[in-house]
Amino acid sequence: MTFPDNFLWGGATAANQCEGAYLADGKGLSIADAMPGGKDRFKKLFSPDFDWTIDESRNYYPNHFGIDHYNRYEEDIALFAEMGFKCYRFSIAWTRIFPKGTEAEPNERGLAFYEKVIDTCLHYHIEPVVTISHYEMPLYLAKEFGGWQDRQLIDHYTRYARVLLERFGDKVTYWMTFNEINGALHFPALSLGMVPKTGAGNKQLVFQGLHHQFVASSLVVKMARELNPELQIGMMTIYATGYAFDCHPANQVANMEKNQEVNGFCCEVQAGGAYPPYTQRLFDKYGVQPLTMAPEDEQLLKEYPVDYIGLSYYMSTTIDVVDPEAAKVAGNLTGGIKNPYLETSEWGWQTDAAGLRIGLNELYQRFHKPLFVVENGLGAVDVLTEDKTVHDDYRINYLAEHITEMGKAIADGVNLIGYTPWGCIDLVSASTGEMSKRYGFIYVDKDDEGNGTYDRYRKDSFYWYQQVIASNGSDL
Ligand code: BGP
Repeated sequence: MTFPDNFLWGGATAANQCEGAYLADGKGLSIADAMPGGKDRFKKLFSPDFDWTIDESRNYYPNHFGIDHYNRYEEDIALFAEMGFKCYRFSIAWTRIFPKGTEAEPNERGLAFYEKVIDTCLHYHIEPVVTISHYEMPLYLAKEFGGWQDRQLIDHYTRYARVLLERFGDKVTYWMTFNEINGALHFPALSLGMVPKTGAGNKQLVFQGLHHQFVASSLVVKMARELNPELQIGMMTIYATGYAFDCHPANQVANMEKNQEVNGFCCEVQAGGAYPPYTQRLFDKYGVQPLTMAPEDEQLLKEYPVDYIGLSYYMSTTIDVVDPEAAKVAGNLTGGIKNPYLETSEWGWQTDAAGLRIGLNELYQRFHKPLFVVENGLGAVDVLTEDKTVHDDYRINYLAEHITEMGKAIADGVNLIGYTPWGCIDLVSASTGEMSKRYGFIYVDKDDEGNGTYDRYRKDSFYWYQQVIASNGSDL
């Protein structure tokens, strides 16, 4: 298996899922701080009475404390360095920089924190890879503006992004504007700061909000070109490779359409530079009228597409519109039916390593842009043994299979530049808001109720990944 010499092996986290310290050093409240934890978290976010009020009787423990990365980042990055990380993908919490989102001047203490994180990475020759917005935004913007449905968000976001690029542009080359941009269509609360009361159920507003993010992202690309042409600004998409259940033409057509909607649409705008030809059909499906656009928007999207495509890959999606009895698969974020050839994780995610190779080929053939797998991994319940380790051969097998398929995609000619498995250190789950769904190479002693020491322990996968990186992917 041959990976390029400069392949970016690393790991990924997000501020709201690991930092904790949710009010430290001038940080404002973010939407993530107002999302209660617990298995039915998504249900709550979709319930008609959810309104962003922080109700102290609910459990906010996981987000508010995270894994205390805010205070332990040095120890954590040292552990990443011990594994041999070439890069570390993390996100910046918008609310540490602009607590409400509308201030004219940034919060220096927030910037100072990320400066230390970045410098710690550079000290170990770890390339920082920064997500500008990962499933959070100032709560104030969600409450006062209804989130991204309001065009003014573009100004607030680009002012924030400019501060980051100007401050860190000489130290950070790789940026991503929005985590899982197509998540807007599935989880408008996380992506757009929109809940039922502010229109999350209204597809017109959801697509309008997404349009504002597209424009904001292109403005960041423009800004980066002007500041320093070396900067690489990426998009980030959920990729869930699509299969028709069988060769029935109706299933093939349904798969084509779903694939266009789930995997293609946002990439066409952000990497291809224009709304795709099937936009009208998609809008008709949801009764969406033409979006409100400024005269310059389309030209901006065309002139400033992203430099690379980052993707998260956890599952494939199988579709069957012919058999109404086909069993649905419970956990898959992008829906679909049970694929009889695939295993599902404990959370019902249908894992499929070969689907990653297919997805990488599909994306690369279409856009010819460098690809970066910035999330992938197995969420599992881990057991800390008496000698303080975790025997996570299930995770090793999962990752080895996916790395093998990435190697094959590279052999197919795909320009894949890096791999940052998700939650390289255990952190709070986005969908459940709990600790018990773990992805890490490093175990964090903390449970769903807030008990534990926060101590870190190396799992078996820690040593395995160390050897994978040392051998540049050949020793799996
Ligand atoms: C992605 C998100 C991450 C992350 C991951 C795993 O969709 O970008 O934030 O959490 O999924 O999901 P979960 O934590 O729900 O298992």
